[in-house]
Amino acid sequence: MKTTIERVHGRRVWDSRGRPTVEVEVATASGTIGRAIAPAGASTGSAEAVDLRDGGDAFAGYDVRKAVGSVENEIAAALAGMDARDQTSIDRRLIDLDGTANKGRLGGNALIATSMAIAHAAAAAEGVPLWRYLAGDDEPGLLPLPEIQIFGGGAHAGRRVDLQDFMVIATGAGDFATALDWTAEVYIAAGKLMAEAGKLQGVADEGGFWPAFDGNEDALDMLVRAIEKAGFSPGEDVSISLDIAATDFGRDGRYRLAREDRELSSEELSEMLLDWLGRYPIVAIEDPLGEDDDVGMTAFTARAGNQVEVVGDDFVTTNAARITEAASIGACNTALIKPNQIGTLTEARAALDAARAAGWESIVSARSGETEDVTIVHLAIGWGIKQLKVGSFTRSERMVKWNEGLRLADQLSSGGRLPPRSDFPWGR
Ligand code: 2PG
Ligand code: MG
Repeated sequence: MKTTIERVHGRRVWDSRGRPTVEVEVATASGTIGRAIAPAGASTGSAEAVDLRDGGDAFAGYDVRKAVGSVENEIAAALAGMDARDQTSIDRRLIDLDGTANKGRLGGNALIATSMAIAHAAAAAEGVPLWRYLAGDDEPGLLPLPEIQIFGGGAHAGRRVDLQDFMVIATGAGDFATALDWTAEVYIAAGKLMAEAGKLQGVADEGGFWPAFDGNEDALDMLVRAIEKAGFSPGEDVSISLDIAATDFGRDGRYRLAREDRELSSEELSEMLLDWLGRYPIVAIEDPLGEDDDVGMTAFTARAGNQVEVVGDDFVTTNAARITEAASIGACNTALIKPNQIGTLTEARAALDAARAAGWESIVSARSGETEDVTIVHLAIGWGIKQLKVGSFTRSERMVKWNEGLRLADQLSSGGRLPPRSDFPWGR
């Protein structure tokens, strides 16, 4: 059978932070191969699958020789002879082989690179693009709406601002290419404004400007000005999306805004964010409260969830059971889908299905540590996920994904049309 797995090979390659990561190649009897690379987070949720890192002195402990060894030895032996099309059984075997709750024995990095490479191998053996293979009998049509970082903060920028991601969404764009055009203009305008104000310091982990703002609202004000300077109407053409990543600065319902030298309760942080929702054209807000703050997240969603996307990242960690649980208490209305957060494609798909069953939206997302791997773009189209978050509009590990979207737009009969505004909370 042409999709029979003949060889699984692990290789150590490098990510966008200059750290080692795991690449996997899967060869099938067809003579073709599938290849994928594991990304890596910096602001990780405690319930995520964990990467296997070597520790020790080399590369500050980030080496992945053990995880590559997992692929070369146990995983390669276990998968040889299986049918690459049988993703579910293969992922089940990976999970059982690892045997831990957090995938720490073989490594979440080894598992996700293998799981994604399997899908690439099956698609290659069948001679179809990955998005087409993933779509199965469904007819994929639309491109995902891009959510693009302009300023980076938090754990990705030496905590120059407390919040992690200040992003824009071209809510008025009708197609993928136009959304990118508009974002490029906003990015240029933001750069000019930052330079004029003497606030430009460099770039954060995902390529967004690394700002020297005095407070978090300065970044929001600057973003609105950049949207206007680029010639767009804030809230209509181009809107703001935030990843608060509150787990990173909060614990037990107390949140420390270091930049402003203030400590807030869960209620006070919520009030601050709700006030921003009233004053700024914000359409989505991710992890507004910490991963341990169920009460706060439910209360915030009750007040903001009919206006904006309340996105669970660290809060639900691409975990179907956690999404179902969050939905049952009324926390969040949108799931961030990061395949490496859960460790296999089958489980990422289960998380998406759980989000859909709960009536949530979903966003497929890259990590702060990325590579040239474009699997998530194919996932967005193949699985019909309406939004895509891959970081900034600079640097090739980000641009490779936006550019892949442009290529795929040419392959789809819709020509890159985006989902209608009425599909999103801001258009309802
Ligand atoms: C996030 C991601 C991407 P990281 O928090 O959403 O921005 O960051 O990969 O560091 O978890
Ligand atoms: Mg996040």
